[in-house]
Amino acid sequence: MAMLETLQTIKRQAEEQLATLTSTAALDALRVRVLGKKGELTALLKGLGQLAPEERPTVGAQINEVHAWLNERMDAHLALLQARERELALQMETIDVTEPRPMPKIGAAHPITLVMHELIECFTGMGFEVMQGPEVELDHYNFELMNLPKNHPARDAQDTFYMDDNIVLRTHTSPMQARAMLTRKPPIRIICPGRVYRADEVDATHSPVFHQMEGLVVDEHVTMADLRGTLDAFAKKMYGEDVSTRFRPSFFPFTEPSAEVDLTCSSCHGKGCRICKETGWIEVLGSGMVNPKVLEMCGIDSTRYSGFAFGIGMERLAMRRFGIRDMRLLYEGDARLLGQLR
Ligand code: 2NL
Repeated sequence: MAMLETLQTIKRQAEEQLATLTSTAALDALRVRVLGKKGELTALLKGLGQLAPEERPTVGAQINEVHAWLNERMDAHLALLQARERELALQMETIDVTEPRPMPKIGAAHPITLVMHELIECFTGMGFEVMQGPEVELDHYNFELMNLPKNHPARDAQDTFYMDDNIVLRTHTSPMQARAMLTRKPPIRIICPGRVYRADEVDATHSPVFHQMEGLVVDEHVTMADLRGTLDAFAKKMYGEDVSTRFRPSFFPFTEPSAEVDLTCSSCHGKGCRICKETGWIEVLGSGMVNPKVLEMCGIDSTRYSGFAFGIGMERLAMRRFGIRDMRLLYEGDARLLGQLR
């Protein structure tokens, strides 16, 4: 009978194709083509109506039997293909953990950061506390309390970034120290490291943004000898026991008396070389006894208390430490340079 022959043909062809299938996708396609709703076996079932009524049950049963048998074979083959595909995927994803790779680039702290950490280490070791504050400051804290009254040349727009009449980018970290004096009682021993701003043109030794660390001590009986002793200890700790300090008279509105402080040139140990311009000394910081006017404006009784203060430019320290002659190199962020300075 034609229909049973067709059934056998479908079964045989499906079996043959099944044996050659290599992917689950191809198997799915075959299943749809033979067993699907619009598949070959379904078409055959639909044709049962054309048979004589007495033939229909046996032929129908045979179609169902082939359907069930093929379905089972396909399930079994599917499991096989899935296992093989998983195996293949795992092989493809294998990572050779022994394969040599280029070393990752390791970051380094910025030279300014290194110098700042050294300074903090040095002064906290002597009992100073680190205080930090806003970079956008009131004119009052930045200038007025530091004895830089209105019309002082340092307040000129040539030198200072004004946000408005009363607000400036701090030109030193002193406003933070003023806040400390206004809110605390002596003894005060603090250092204030941070970014400061001046309206300077960029060149090898100037930048509109740079870094400063100021120190302040206020207590009873604080003298210039304490200032000298503190800075001497700083010099020896940072540059070695054979380094000493030299004070030269100077002027700052916020200190009286004031002194520039030089350290023995650590390249030539004071004998004189190119780095210290044959003087044997290197200028490192400015300092002095806190002007009593500053103490009074910051709410401290200048008849009972006295203080000393100093300011260190961190760029200059970093440039000396790493032999950098152009300050711009510190701000360009070139990893080839920065990676060498550790
Ligand atoms: C320099 C000089 C200096 C100060 C900063 C200061 C702070 C207060 C009171 C008095 Cl709250 N003085 N700071 C004192 C002397 C010098 O800096 O050449 N810096 C780079």
